[in-house]
Amino acid sequence: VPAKFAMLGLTYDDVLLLPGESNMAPQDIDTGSQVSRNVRVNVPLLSAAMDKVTEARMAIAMARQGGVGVLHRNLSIEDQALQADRVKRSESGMVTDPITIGPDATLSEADALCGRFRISGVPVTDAADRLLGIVTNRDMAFEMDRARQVREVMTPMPLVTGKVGISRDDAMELLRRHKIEKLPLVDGEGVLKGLITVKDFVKAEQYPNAAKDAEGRLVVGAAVGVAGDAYDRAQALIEAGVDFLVVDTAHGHSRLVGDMVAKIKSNSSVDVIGGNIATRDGAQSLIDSGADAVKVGVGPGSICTTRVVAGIGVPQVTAIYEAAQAARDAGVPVIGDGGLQYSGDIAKALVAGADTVMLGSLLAGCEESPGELQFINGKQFKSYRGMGSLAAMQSRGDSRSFSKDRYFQEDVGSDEKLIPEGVEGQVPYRGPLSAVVHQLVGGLKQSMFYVGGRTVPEMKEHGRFVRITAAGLKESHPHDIQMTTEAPNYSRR
Ligand code: RVP
Repeated sequence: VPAKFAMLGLTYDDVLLLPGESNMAPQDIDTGSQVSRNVRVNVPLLSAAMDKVTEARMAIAMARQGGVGVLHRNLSIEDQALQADRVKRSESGMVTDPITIGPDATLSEADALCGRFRISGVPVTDAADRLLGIVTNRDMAFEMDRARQVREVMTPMPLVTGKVGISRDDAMELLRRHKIEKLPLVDGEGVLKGLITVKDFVKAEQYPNAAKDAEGRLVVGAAVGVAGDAYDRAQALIEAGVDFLVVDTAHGHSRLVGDMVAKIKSNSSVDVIGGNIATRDGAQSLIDSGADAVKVGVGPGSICTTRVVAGIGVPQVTAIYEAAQAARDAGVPVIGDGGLQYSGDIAKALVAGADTVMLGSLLAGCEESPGELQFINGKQFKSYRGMGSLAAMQSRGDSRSFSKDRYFQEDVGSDEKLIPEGVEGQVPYRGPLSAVVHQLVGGLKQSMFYVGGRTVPEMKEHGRFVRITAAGLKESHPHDIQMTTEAPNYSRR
């Protein structure tokens, strides 16, 4: 008879890391890690695929900081693909497939296009993609009649252009010499092949740690489900250029998830991550389906009620440790998803066996997360909710919900029949992501120094835990004083 009870389950607050011998300078520390077999980041952080956490703006900010965002899937296929597209175009030495406009379009159409993609001007091309001119803010700003055609106000050819394959330095020199902001790249036939902008060069210098793909574009991932048109969604996202997909469900140890991982992988070369699981067997089943990483976490999320509603889950440090036992032998990276409250928890996740972690509540309060600031008694908050909360699963007006199938719940016709596995709430406003990541990564680096792990693989190998009691936890937090000032990386929850 198999044993009825598994081992004792431990989570972040049950353990601390032992200080280990350390002969390194802080500047030697390398936080780079694998998200999945072929996707690497410079800081081991992913922003959660949740509708109050990751859309294009957060994903761009995450990749600039060296991590990566996973675009949520509680929106239409077209909208999600558009988000992915925005991230891939947002920063690079060169935009390979620039947005263009036809000469017959009106200025109001040009305005709408610039607004939609947050750009300040567009190359004008004919039906054969030949460059006819460029229309920028400068051409349009003083034009009162928005019904006029682009061809009438654009700066027409001949423009200063570069040849495809131009070096960074040569491009910079052209921009500088001609005092222009955009340099279209054309081939021998005058066909538009790319676009270099001053903004990209400035940004490239501002974010030296950015996580980029082989072509210099920011990396981005996106979530897909298993039901309905999930496979079409995957194809649209692949077309938009995502670096990896996450088959994103609350129960990854199920045939539907394994099959979807295998199906996407059979027709494309993007990495496919499966999840979530919380056991060794669960991890193994996703690995057997060909997953390029496994995502761990059943019930640890700050907004999650699965452990209460269904009585299901594994405390997160044990869950990561168990999944890592299967993943290590297969050479498959592990993502520790949910339940992290402090920077020290990131280090604990890595030592337990994770290669990266996924964050929801820690990032939902950032300026770059979707949603407005709320003021309550003079304090600033942003709303945050589980993808299994009633609000996220309900379809309102003409906006359909796509997150029900994450919890394997059917379209039951009436939203009152839904069984929520999450709650809605708010988190304190935390300002720009850069400041939050700075504290999180700073704390992680301190931890790596204490443990004596110069790299993430060394942390996984050398790190050791001590189990603690409730008294130990109390001793860990500030105690026996009245805290008068909140630190940027600490508040009592
Ligand atoms: P946290 O960082 O603790 O806020 O957790 C975020 C994670 O919680 C997500 O990445 C996801 O795995 C999980 N989640 C999202 N919605 C729900 C729910 O409604 N139960 N859980």
